[in-house]
Amino acid sequence: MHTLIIPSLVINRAIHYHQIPTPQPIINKVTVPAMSTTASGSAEEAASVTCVDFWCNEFGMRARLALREKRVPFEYVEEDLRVRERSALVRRMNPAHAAVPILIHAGRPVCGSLNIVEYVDEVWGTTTSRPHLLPADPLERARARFWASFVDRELYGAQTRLFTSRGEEKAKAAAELLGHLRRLEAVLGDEQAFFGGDELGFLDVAILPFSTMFYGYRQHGGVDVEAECPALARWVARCAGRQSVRDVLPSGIDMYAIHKEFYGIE
Ligand SMILES: N[C@@H](CCC(=O)N[C@@H](CS)C(=O)NCC(=O)O)C(=O)O
Repeated sequence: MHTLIIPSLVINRAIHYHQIPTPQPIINKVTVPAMSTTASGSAEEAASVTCVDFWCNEFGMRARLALREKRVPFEYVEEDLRVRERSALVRRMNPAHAAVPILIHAGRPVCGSLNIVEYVDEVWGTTTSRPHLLPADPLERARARFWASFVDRELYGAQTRLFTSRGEEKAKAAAELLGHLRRLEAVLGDEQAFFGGDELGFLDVAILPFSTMFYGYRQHGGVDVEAECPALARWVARCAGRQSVRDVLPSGIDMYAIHKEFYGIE
């Protein structure tokens, strides 16, 4: 069984969620099996793992990708960020930030998307034959964490400025965004299939959700990732061959359509 949440509105961290008009009805609790085609994981385990998120949250997609990669069955609870007040669950589980994603394991919360990915990798790292998401080598691990943090600060920052500015500021944001993407492409290099090497790893999971915005980068900012960063574009296509990625990432068209709607972009 694979349950889809129908996209109705894309939200981005920098957006003031509360300005968005009438929320659409949403599905707010879905049990997600390990993978569409496998039956690993017990019902007991499924009951003890919950992911609270909003379907179009790029940060939250990381947590769901990690769970899918590790074939961890989990319950998905949709937190509608268009609603002003955070739910009691979110406020209780993440009182520091009242933000999603939140992973709840055996009743206890893990917050922060990258932190969640690391936790999933530690707890369920050896439950499948696939390697750990984090590199085994400490130097490589440190490097992966560094670039994941670069994505959060620089890439996400430039993306936000691209969609929220006009004129010169927007052109500057587009140039910065392209610079960041080129840097990431250089980190990927020519030799390896994934940022994690032969296998999709931590840094792939950290960056991939942002590829759902590539279509929007081109339409809105003239940043053509396919033309400017062909190796990065090939990496996105390669990742799309994975079931976990198809299960989690919304389409670029949906993501951009919703950004347009929100920002009043013609
Ligand atoms: N650094 C955090 C960012 C999480 C975050 O900012 N989440 C936003 C959505 S993108 C949120 O839940 N905001 C709550 C609100 O808007 O009320 C992570 O990586 O998980």
